[in-house]
Amino acid sequence: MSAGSDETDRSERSVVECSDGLRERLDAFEALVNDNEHFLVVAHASPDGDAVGSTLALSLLLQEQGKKVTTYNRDPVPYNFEFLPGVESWRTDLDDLSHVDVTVLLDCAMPSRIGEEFPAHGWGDTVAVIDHHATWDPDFADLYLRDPDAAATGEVLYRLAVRYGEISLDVARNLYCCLMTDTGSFRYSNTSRTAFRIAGELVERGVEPWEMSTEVYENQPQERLELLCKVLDTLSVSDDGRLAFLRVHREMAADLHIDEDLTDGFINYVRSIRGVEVAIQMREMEGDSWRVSFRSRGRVDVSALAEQFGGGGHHNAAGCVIEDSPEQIERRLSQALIDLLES
Ligand SMILES: [Mn+2]
Repeated sequence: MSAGSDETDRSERSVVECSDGLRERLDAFEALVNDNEHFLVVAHASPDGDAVGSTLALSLLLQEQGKKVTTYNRDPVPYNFEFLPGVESWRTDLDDLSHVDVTVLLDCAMPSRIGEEFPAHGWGDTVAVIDHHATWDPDFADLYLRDPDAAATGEVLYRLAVRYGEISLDVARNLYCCLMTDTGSFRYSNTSRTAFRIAGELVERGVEPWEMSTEVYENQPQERLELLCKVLDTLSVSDDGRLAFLRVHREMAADLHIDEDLTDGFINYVRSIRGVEVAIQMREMEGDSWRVSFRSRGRVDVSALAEQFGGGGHHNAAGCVIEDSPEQIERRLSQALIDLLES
């Protein structure tokens, strides 16, 4: 690379190394931004901190570049992310999208994860994906900006954001939220030097780590802890001690006065049991179907397990939906996990 070139200037602005492949895809995404006007920014349904943070960060970044942006998700912003900058643009309904040029799909690389409600005409001319999941569908988007080594989608977005000069505090707070939540507050195995470096840069831009963790983790409605008591009461551990199951029955949340999912994070209590290798939470949905979440301590690749049941995710965190009785689901998963643990 020749000294003084545009590329060199850019890499010097960033504290993190970038592979050639990733740099090419960043170039392609930047060109897509230059060539288009109206962007639809959307992440997976039931958005977590990385999905909300990356949606808002990209929406703000595009607006700062003078672009027209529609910010959409099937679901509202969870209570503990409502403080994030740009949240007022979040929409859960879409009308006419015939004027959208580009749809950017964040924190997932499978259109099914946006939710079935997403209108087929809502894609615009071009679809781009920005993601870090191991599981992906290579056939539907025009451009994939994926980095499975990234701790969060927000980490990939940081690499894009530095190309537009100094990152604004509003964008920085959203990106920090992505990194903080997807690494479990910098505790999980995806917590890398790169993640710390980027977080450090975001703090340099003015992000207050204590304020962020207080808003996200210490702002719980009392009902959430009451629900946690009920859910922990269903704990069961396999005879060999390697699998732990939790169930969230529909009626458990029925008397709550809050109309949103308060169970996010419950599964982590179960993974922390000594000897447990995989934690499994089954959440009752409509009819006979259960949303199953997996958390692995490291050795077991739960994305491979989820894929066997039509889902996907990461090595340490994955999910799927299974239609069956809860007892039968536990039996099927136990067998599949035993096979995985022994392979
Ligand atoms: Mn993520």
